[in-house]
Amino acid sequence: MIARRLFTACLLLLLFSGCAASSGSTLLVPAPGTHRFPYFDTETPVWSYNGRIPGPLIRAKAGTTLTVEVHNQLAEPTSIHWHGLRIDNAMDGVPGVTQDPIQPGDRFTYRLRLEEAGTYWYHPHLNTGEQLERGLKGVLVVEERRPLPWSQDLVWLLDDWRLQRDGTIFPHFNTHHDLMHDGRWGNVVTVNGQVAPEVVVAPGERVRLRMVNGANARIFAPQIEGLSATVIAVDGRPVSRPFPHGRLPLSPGNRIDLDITIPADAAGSTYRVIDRATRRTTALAEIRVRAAPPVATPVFDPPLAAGFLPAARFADAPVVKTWDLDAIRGGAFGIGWSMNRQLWPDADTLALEIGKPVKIQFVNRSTRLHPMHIHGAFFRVLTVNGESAVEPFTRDTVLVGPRETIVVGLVPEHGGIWMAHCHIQAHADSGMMTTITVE
Ligand SMILES: [Cu+2]
Repeated sequence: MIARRLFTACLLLLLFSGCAASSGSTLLVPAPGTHRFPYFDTETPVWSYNGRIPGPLIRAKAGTTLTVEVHNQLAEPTSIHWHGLRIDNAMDGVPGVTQDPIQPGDRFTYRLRLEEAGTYWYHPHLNTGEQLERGLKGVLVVEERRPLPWSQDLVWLLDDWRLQRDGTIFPHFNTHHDLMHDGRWGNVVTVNGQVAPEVVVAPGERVRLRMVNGANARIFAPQIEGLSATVIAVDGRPVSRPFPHGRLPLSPGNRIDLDITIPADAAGSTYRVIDRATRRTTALAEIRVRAAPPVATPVFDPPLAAGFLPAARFADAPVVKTWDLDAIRGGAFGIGWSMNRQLWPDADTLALEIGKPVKIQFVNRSTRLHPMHIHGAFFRVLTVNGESAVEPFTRDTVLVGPRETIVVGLVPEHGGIWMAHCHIQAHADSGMMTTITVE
């Protein structure tokens, strides 16, 4: 009885502390708020979950059900999509497809059956270009059923903001400029809402570093200068064999988990983490090693790729859909990013059968970037421009570069209506979105 009371007390404490909640339930309140950026002598008006930028880091255990109650305190409807989670379709958070919008003042409860451990994130799926950009996003970590003895489990939500001289967010979204280019790229880059934060580690520590690209459009290519890092998971799922971290680009939506051992003789060192996605490098963060004696480095194998999707399963799979990605005239903004010359909601959709391997081909007819994301599924990249390009991991978002053709292999596992769209929000909001119905 006492143990039970204690458990309840702990649960309540976790709930109301607003920080990392273990499995159980969490309340998310999207509402107007403020955030302080350096450079500006003012609080920037933002929209945030629970008054935080980014939203609360939610931690829950695989094999449990996480209940998230959303209480919308914005002046407009919203929803929450759980990027990367393969869950009950009704919980996927897409207004008009899987649920009604959550109106101002209303509540909606998401029940998420968490099957697979990994790094996921959450954000609205309505007026997304604006809601995401104003600050509505957060990370969901689903922990392994059997925890591994990492010295630290760090989560970095990478983001950028387009701020004006007075410190406010540039208030025009899906502009002609954004639509003509690769969406809205900001002028201030943040990690967990901070500019170039410092992370402190001890010599000898073994750190899991989870990076999430939560930006509206920016591509990141984070590089840790002077430290070797091993990629152990991509888009939430373990890789089939760990490999050295090079310059794997992280497009909006992508996640990467790194396994980093801080050298025992690194006491007092500082390692810079920089973004090399463009010619202009940007400082992301600094990893400072305490001037202290080394700690013992934990020895264990990183999580295994359970249920990995072998590329051989697609040897005889048909290409069931080719989606041409290009801009056309029309739509709500005058320029529409289209899939097969259709603009959402007039979309060229796809129907698939559970368990049947298929190939899907994305043909980028434009010179812009299109990180294509499929909800409720993971897939493997099979070919790029006709050449075999099998990666040792699965994805839920793949960057289709200018004039590139990428074929992916997918085996649908969950029934429902799942979105497939570009994760550059200006492109998605202007029409580059469709559905895959799985039966
Ligand atoms: Cu796009």
